[in-house]
Amino acid sequence: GNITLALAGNPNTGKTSLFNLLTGSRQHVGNWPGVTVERKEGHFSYEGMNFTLVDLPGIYSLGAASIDEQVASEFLIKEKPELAITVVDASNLERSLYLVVQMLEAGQPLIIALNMADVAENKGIRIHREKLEKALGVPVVPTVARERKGLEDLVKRVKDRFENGVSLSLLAIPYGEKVEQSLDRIAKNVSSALLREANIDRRLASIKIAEGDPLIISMLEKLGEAKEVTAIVEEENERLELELGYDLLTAVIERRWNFISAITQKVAERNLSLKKNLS
Ligand code: GDP
Ligand code: K
Ligand code: MG
Repeated sequence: GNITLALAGNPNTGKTSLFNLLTGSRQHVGNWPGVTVERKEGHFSYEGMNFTLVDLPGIYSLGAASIDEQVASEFLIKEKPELAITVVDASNLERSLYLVVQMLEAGQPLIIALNMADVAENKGIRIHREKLEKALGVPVVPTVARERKGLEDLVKRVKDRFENGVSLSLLAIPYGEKVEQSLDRIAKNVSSALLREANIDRRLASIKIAEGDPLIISMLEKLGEAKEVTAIVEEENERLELELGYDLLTAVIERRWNFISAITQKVAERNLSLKKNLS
């Protein structure tokens, strides 16, 4: 069979470089349906396994703030790639982790390619690979795409995931009691029709609704549930404004960044003596 892999990550993290190295000349370029965003798809084989790799547009978060975000988010939700290779810029770990965390919350199985390891080193930044793996519960493979480094390891880890079965690494971020109360209330009020249509569980539905995810909102509208759910979100926003001083969406984003910042502090080490002397 053929296994579909998505290549995701922030802009300029090395996705296309990795894509080209992995697929070589076995690639074709088209457009995503309805938009003029380039869609690159390629193929590679490794030890008898055949993979299709889709190079997603570079984005900082899942959502609909741009066409690129819409294209990437819809691909992940609708086509459910069996595994994503999420490219992370090792020299910009904190910023890169937001997308990783969102993908994990969405139940997307993934492997992190910790790229730009050379740039990080020049900046005196060391990432503890094993600590990062532990903190997120996913494999992390250091790569330097520009120098073809780490590719073999990356492909091996991809293959391992399929040999050992791709486990769903659901990540539960601690949003705090007051926010959890809101998420629970929203979760209780979505229909099983919505969960079926979106193919997600209650908690994820509530997080996506809190984020105003356009795909979920349009599904709610189609099912005639949008008004009721919006009213609940507005009530929860009012409550949180009183209790926390900000609304549900702000709370979700802030707690995610707190979670990411705590991880970054644990796994990234700044060592000035590692820094190459540029003078
Ligand atoms: P994309 O926007 O994520 O597709 O990133 P690209 O693959 O286009 O890479 C952006 C730039 O970073 C290009 O100039 C690459 O040559 C360079 N690049 C990619 N990987 C590495 C790496 O590991 N180290 C360094 N120093 N540069 C890299
Ligand atoms: K680019
Ligand atoms: Mg690219």
